[in-house]
Amino acid sequence: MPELEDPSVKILKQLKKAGNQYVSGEELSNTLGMSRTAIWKRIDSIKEEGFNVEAVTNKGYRLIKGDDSCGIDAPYGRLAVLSEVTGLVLGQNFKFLKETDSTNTVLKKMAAKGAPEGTVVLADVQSAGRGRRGRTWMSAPKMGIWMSILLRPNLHPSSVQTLTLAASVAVMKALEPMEIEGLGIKWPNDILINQKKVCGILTELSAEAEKVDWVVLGIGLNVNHSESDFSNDIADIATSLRMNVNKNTELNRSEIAANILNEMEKVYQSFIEKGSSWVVDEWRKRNVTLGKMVDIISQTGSFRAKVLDITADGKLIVKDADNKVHEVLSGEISLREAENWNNNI
Ligand code: BTX
Repeated sequence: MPELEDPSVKILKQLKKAGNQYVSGEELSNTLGMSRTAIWKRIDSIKEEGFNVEAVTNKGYRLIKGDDSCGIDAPYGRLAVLSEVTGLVLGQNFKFLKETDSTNTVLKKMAAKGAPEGTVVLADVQSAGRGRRGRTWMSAPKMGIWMSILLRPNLHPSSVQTLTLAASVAVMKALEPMEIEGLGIKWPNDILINQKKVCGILTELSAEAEKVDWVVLGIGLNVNHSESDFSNDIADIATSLRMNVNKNTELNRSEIAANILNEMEKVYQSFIEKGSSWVVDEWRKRNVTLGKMVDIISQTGSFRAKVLDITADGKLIVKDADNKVHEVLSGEISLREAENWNNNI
């Protein structure tokens, strides 16, 4: 049975919707088409997953909220995320791991064995979180969202770049309600807050010559770190959501993870229906790259250039110091500080 059809998820959604009110066993039993004993057993398993559900004779069940802003007093996990998921594809098949090496590595193995589109792997801690080009992604426990999403798009491999742009657009859409100043996308898909990295996305794929088999989008989002939680080597370049919102309490990672899945499902759908140019337009609205001076870093060296635009399939169009225009498909860019800008370029 797909996870979203899981009766525990349905019960939890109904209890959350009722807020402080009790929901009777009869009402749950009617809406879910299950016996009251079956409901009672499910409530027990929901409690085992860390939710505080009160049962009162003649009234029913009620979810007790914690004192903190985390909302419900539950762990970060499968039910906590799935009870906030509204889409029909992403999260249908959901694996929560307390600890793993890398969610991308786990999901790639599942993909190779035929896991369905929309499968999600989420971990509380990664012992070998991976960035691009063999780099390390610091993934401490209780701090962030370390999550991978499996897609099986009917796309030519050359369109995968647009999918990675789409992922950054989806994360931005999920974060925008937090009204964080200085939030934007650095090409292709790093999310920065005032030039510091809050989110990185690692895209891995398997494809034949003409068609993608699967794509794994690995999203690493720093949520609850304070400055001292980052190791010395990244303390100057990394930031978290919590460091940028006016809140002393922890942010609810389950809700944010679910919002990313909900937004990603909508963005993915729009990409399929409307094409690359829609994604690139959405990306453009949120980028902090166009018009900037950058260093383009490739395996063969680096050069300074001004970013002119982005193509409909996600390549960066830049102009170098000799006024030569280049299209950059992949690679690294480093944004230059404003004082280094050379207006002649
Ligand atoms: P990237 O190669 O652009 O970034 C990696 C670089 O970013 C590192 O070399 C380091 O300088 C810096 N860095 C490391 N950890 C962090 C952090 N927590 N916050 C900010 N900066 C950091 C970006 O790679 C892609 C990262 C994807 C991570 C996800 S997590 C879920 C999935 N599983 C997995 O193993 N990777 C992805």
